[in-house]
Amino acid sequence: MPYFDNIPIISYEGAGSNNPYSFKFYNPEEKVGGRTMEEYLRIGIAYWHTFTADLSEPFGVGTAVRNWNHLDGMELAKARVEAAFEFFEKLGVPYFCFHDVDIAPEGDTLAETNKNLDTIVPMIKDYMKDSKTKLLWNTANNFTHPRFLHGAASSNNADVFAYAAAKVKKQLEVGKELGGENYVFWGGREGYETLLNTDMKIELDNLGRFFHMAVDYAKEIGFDAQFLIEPKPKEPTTHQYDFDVASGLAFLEKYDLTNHFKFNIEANHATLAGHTFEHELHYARVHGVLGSVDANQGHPLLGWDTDEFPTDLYATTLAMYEIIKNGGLGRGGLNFDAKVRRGSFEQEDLIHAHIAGMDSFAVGLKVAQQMYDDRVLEDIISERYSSYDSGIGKDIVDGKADFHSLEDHALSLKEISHQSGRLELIKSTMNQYLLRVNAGE
Ligand code: XUL
Ligand code: CO
Repeated sequence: MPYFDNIPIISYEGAGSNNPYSFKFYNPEEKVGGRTMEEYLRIGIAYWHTFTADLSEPFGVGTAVRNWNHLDGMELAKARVEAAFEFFEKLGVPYFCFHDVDIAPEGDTLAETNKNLDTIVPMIKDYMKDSKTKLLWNTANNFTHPRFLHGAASSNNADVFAYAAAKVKKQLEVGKELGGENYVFWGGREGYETLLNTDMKIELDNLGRFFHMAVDYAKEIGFDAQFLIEPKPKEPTTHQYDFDVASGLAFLEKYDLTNHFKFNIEANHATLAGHTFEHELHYARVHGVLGSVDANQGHPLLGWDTDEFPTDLYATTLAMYEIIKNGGLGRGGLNFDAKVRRGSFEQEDLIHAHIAGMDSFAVGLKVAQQMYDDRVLEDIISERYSSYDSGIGKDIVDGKADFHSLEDHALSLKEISHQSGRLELIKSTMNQYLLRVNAGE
């Protein structure tokens, strides 16, 4: 049964089109920086927001009207698979992502949950045979069920540690079965609420042990996905251990895990950590650990994780600039970890939301590529640091300077001269590039 039969296949019609069911900027075949947009952006759809969630939030029940809502249990799970692959085809997206609980209902026991997965996973595999849409990543939801109320791998309760491990074990098998390119760990409950009852040391050590066991098991079964940690500073915990890329990297180094992990960076998690989206991408890029992206945006007036579809062209441009500088995302992609607003409860809003997100990243890609080709920021930045290209600066970066030579140099200085950072000029140049692309120049 078609679930989106009133929605046409969405194709590129250009910026002048008034057809709401068309891409204005996302043109999958168009080459940017030597690759097609489809290859560069590697768009993914988040199963949980688009097919499972009902748009409930802490102050209100769900509002989503979906034509699979009358079903329940395994029938509902199967209908969602059918709806999902129809939706992927309408948008022509290359990837999707899911948690275990998104695709199949949890049973009363772990064995029953696994049995439900064993019915749905082959169904997904069958659909994938006739679809171009592949699995960007899967993950285990080790945060929603009450058993995780004190955490999962960082729980005080060893039985819960074991349960969490069993769920990840199953998802590694599922990822292998479906050819997943990455595997994500978002530690929603891997943190604490208060230090008054927390042994942080054992929690962190256990988290390190858990990740090593996951690495070992993936190796054992021959699942060669890129492992990704998705940092978030808080919510639902007061403090999450994978706070941001910098703290996640320190954790990986301490527990000797750097060879096995990169990061999945989510825009709204970056802003919750007090960073910009581009800060997190940049930090990961310069450390060689930029793996994948959860593309969304937060609301500037709300403190929580609102997971809006990305429409801020300034932010998508700066994000794509980092991705271009990274040489692309490799096996990663842009997963829309984003949900329609509660008032956008109709099924067609899901299509409009994805068109908005895909078009916004297409604009970001085109603008960033032009800026990159013209070396707009590169020339400014290399000029700004040119004091390290010769003289005492070169001695510093070559490791030839010490406090004696630096003191001699400082004593010999008559004055220190600076150059302007030209921030306003840079910003207005960026606006110029943004408007040129929008005007089709
Ligand atoms: C929660 C979040 C998750 C992860 C996967 O904030 O972003 O959906 O992406 O567990
Ligand atoms: Co996410």
